[in-house]
Amino acid sequence: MSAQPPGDDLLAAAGDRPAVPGLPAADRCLVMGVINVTPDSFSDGGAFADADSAIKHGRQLLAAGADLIDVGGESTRPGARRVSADEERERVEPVVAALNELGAVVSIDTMRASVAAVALDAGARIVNDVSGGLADPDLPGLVADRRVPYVVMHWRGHSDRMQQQASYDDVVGEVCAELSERVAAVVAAGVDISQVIVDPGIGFAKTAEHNWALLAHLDAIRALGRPVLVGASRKSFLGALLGDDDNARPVADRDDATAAVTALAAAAGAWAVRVHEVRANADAVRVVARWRRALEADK
Ligand code: PMM
Repeated sequence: MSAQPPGDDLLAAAGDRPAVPGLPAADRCLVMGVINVTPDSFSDGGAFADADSAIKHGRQLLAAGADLIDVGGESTRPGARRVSADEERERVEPVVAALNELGAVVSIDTMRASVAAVALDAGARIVNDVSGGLADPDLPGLVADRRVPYVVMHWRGHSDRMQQQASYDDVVGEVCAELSERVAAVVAAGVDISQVIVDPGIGFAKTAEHNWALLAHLDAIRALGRPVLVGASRKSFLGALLGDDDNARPVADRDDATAAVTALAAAAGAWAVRVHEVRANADAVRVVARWRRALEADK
């Protein structure tokens, strides 16, 4: 790992925005740009499946104002089949290495310890595990050894069967309880609590109703005491909201709604948002930060 992450020049963390050791601090919500190096992700599947186009896209995300870049080599869309670990490693390694060379703070989106290890060797600085340590029992231990920040997302099972598990009496209470168990488990595996980031897992074993309830109650997720990452970008619940009765709004036409969610999530104190189109979201988080400063000036 290089000694100093770029972004140290960002403003120091505000009181209610705890800094995560190893990551840039900011007085605003951070923007994590997404690159899916996959042929089949629902949001951008196939667009960046080869390393060159993925790296080119990474440059564009950085130029548009991304603070972090999340690189993934396995689709997690509902119904998706798993790729082999070899294939996943081959997809992500050159992209992580090239973006790290460019000075990006790269996060590796994987559920596998073997893939995370290769990506960390190639310069990734964050592990984003959508399974929160459930899919591969070796992953929390690897993260602990490497002392890197760890995104622990709420998850109930692999994509081929996750929507059957979208059943809750009290979605906010149950997601908080299950997330808090996962945080305790990864800490027991040696991960430093100061490097744990939590994520409610929008769209993962959740109906649209569940997603809206979680977004409306981000305060409950924040009450877990860890920085909160929100990944709502282009997801189906936005397509359903904006489409006609039978036709969801197409994926490529959900970015304005994503920016609206970003503004609300940032105002609710999210630490970062994970998005496909960066510019509007980078603008939105700056508007929210400025708005907050004006409010603070009133005090
Ligand atoms: N969503 C996707 C993939 N990775 N990681 C985190 N931490 N949170 C998310 O909500 C999340 C994720 C699926 O979306 P994509 O296929 O568009 O990348």
